[in-house]
Amino acid sequence: MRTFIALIAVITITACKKDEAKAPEPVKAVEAPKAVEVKPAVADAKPAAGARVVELKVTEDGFVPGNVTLKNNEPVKFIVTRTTDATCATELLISGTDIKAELPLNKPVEIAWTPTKAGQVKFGCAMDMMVSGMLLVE
Ligand SMILES: [Cu+2]
Repeated sequence: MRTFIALIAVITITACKKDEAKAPEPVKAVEAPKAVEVKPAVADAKPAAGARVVELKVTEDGFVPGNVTLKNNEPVKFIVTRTTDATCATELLISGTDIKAELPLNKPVEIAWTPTKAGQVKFGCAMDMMVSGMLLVE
């Protein structure tokens, strides 16, 4: 448990530092700060051609829709768009997988996944999936 809390702390700290990780530079004339480049999160290596597309949004209500029904062994491509800064759900993790995708504000992110067993799989934010939803694999 302690390790887990430490891990959460690290994740949180990392998330907070992202914007301020700049080496001190000699002051130049007018130069706009560079936008932090966000890597498109392709958590699963296989580009799932013909995958079923499921759109998810992160709103003030959390992940919408909160429940998604999937078919076992059917590749799925989530297209996740975070539309609010009001929740802590700035990343999406899928329980039992190593999928962990950053969700930049208002930018659709593709996450490919193929469930390999029937049952319920939780997904949610990086803080122990406090903000979460459920994938119902049948
Ligand atoms: Cu959270």
